[in-house]
Amino acid sequence: APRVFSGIKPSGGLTLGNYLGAIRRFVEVQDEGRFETIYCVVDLHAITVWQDPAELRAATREVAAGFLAAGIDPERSILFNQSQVSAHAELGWIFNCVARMGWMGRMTQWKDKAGKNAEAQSLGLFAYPSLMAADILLYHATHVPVGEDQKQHVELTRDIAAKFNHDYGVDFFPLPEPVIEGPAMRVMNLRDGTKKMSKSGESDMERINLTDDADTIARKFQKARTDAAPLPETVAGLEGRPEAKNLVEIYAGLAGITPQAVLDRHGGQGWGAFKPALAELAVETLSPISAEMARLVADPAEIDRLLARGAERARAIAQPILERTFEIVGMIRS
Ligand code: AQP
Repeated sequence: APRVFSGIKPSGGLTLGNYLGAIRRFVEVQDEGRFETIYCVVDLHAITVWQDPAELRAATREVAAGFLAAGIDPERSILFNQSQVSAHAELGWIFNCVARMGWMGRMTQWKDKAGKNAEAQSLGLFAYPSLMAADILLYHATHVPVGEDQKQHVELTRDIAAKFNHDYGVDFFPLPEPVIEGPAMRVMNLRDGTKKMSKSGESDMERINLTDDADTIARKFQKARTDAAPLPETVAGLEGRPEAKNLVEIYAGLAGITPQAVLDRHGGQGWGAFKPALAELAVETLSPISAEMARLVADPAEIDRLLARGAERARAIAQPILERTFEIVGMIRS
């Protein structure tokens, strides 16, 4: 079967953005059964910015628990943490020598994260997309389900694969496709509708965490920034109103309906009516997941055991592809 690879960084706890933009889709792809699915907690990516070691360990288990609680089945999918399969770092190095500095410099995520202070960033943060290319191509994955914000990195992966194949005169790495489907793929920050909701954003009030309890979720939506106008009757009326657009899209994503369908129901309402309805829907959708996550993280040894088993299965696919890559490049392996 063709393969799907995708990952999530344990750079903090999971957010509603990770859920609606990524994990929920990962589960659908697994359940469709058309692909062999490989899902990874990408701890090597997390340390491109500083991570406290104890927090990194906890976040790695929390992200793994989030995958499992949302419906990833560790028998049907391969679920592991990246650093346990050293081939990722090894192929990442080779790709650092294939990719060009200019390509990396053009990545919008790099520009957003580095801002005006590129000199002070880790070299790893700059090279991040090259390691991401290795994550995908190490399995010859052809489809990469990601949120809208990661599309550019998947396109860069294609460039790296194409340049490798061209430089070495081989047809070895496939050119993978980003798979972006469904509503509410880009969930924005609750305090600023022009920035995306991130695990590592400054204030906890700007995001919904999958582990937030019902009261916290209600409070965060209550305090979410909005303009004073009521909800419009059509999606065209959301233009130029990023916060309003975001809340409507979150509702649509959670309910599995279109933003227009949300407005058919709620158009004309004020925020005082809509926000509690949104909070109720979010709690209803997320509470079974957060309850299951809490149960899973209470037994870290069991999560670690599952990750180790997943890593073993991942290695069985990755190692021959890495060996062949070394051979193509001209490394002596005996
Ligand atoms: N706000 C979002 N809306 C939709 N999708 C999102 N994703 C992340 N944020 C949103 C999707 O989640 C997957 C995992 O992302 P990641 O953890 O590898 O990196 P990220 O995109 O940098 O995630 P964060 O939450 O913003 O982490 P930090 O703050 O550490 O950088 C990806 O498929 C992504 O599209």
